[in-house]
Amino acid sequence: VSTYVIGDLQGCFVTLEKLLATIAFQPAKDRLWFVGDLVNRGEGSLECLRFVHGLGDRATVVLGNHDLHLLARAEGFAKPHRLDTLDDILSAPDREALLSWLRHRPLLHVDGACAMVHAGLMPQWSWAQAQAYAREVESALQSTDYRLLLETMYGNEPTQWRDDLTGSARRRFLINTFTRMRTLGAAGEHTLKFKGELAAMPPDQRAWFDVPSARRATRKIFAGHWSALGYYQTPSFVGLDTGCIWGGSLSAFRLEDARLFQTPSAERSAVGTWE
Ligand SMILES: [Mn+2]
Repeated sequence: VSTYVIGDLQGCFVTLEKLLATIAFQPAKDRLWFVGDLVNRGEGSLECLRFVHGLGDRATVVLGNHDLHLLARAEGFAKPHRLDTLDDILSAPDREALLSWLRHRPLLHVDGACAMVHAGLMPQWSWAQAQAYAREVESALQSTDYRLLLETMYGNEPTQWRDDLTGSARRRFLINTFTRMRTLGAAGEHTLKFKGELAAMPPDQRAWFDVPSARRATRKIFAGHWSALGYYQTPSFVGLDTGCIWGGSLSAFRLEDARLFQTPSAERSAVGTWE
């Protein structure tokens, strides 16, 4: 049995099939973890969603910002972005089954010495706090009031974490942390603008995973979301978004022996810059 952590799909189903052939994926035995952003920008978003849904308990998924955007689009809360490729899903006969399944995925997955999140975790959070905060958002997303969460999740404020944040401001900060964060400012605040390569990072910002954290020594965190970072590894962090939809590659990291597999993108690249 092997477990592969796979980077951001964003609808790159052709490349996913090639990657699964490369790793000789055995559906009856192997497990696949996905770092989120299964959909959007690529032409195979519906195929990706159906495939991962169809894996049942052999797949572990954490939600990304594009997955949440799909849920918000389905409720009419988000305007279509000019690069969105979600119409196939929104008009699919099985859309309700797919969207309900997606809405019940977690924001953070913890398993032994490994954890997976789409974007990141605040450095000052303990593991217990990170897990409790993820559960808060997951509970809201899985409740009958989930539309309120989707309606109020957009925005970059507040930028500073405080445990006494409440309501939609609290949920928005948590969602921005788990699904959008890349860098933190000098006071530990969310920045949410910079998407570039590390070498181009403004001098007053730091990659969230480079900010010292008491959590670091205890678990390795797998994440996606930062395609300009490319494959990136530290003793406590593995970044797996290698920009498949932007003409990069799709990456899979095998947990059992820490081996990396990469398949060059076989997609028609999305128009735009790496994000
Ligand atoms: Mn993302």
